[in-house]
Amino acid sequence: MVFKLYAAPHVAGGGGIVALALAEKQVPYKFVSVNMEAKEHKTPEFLAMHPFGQVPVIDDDGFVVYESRAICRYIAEKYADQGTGLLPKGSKERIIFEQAASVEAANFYPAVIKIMGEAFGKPRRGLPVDQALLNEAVAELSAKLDVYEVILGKHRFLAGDEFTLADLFHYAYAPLLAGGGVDVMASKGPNVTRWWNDLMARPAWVKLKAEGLNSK
Ligand SMILES: N[C@@H](CCC(=O)N[C@@H](CS)C(=O)NCC(=O)O)C(=O)O
Repeated sequence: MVFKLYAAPHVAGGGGIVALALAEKQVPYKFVSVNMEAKEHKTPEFLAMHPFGQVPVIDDDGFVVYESRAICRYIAEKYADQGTGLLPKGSKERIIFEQAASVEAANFYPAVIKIMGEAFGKPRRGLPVDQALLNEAVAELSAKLDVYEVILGKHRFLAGDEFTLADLFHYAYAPLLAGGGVDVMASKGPNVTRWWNDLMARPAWVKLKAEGLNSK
């Protein structure tokens, strides 16, 4: 049976990073578009798959998983022998990977999501942007990236010299920031700039952005 990805029809958020993990691993999948405006994610059928009624969700031959980072780990483990590595094999390397993944979840993502709420969420709902809150959120992300500058001065990617899921998790929303006039990713030191340019140039990402979420 086909690997199914339930997500909103744009390359963003959790659906975006799951699609990117599938692309890096060269896994074919069937994309099931969830219409969030029609509240398809709150139907009893959907809530049976994801009790919080959110996207993304995967169904791999009856094995249902939600939470995008957990889904990405599942894909990387299941398809360990194909495509990009994504997860280091040694036990110490795996812990360093988990450390980097936690840094994304605890430091990077909360700051990015605040910016998204102000710069994208409010205008979409017809609400005025609170410039002071937005400035505060950008300053918070900028301070986190100053620490990334130090980390990325020691190795090419966040968990070492190989691209891993710890890097991949950063694609959820940060690629959208520049389009919203928040170019903080491009305005940091040379190590963050090199890392971010490398991420944005990855062939799997360039192709996914161009083609969108679709079965290949
Ligand atoms: N931590 C979750 C976040 C999922 C999430 O917030 N999804 C949003 C769309 S990107 C959603 O479904 N929102 C609808 C809702 O929460 O009701 C993950 O990474 O999968």
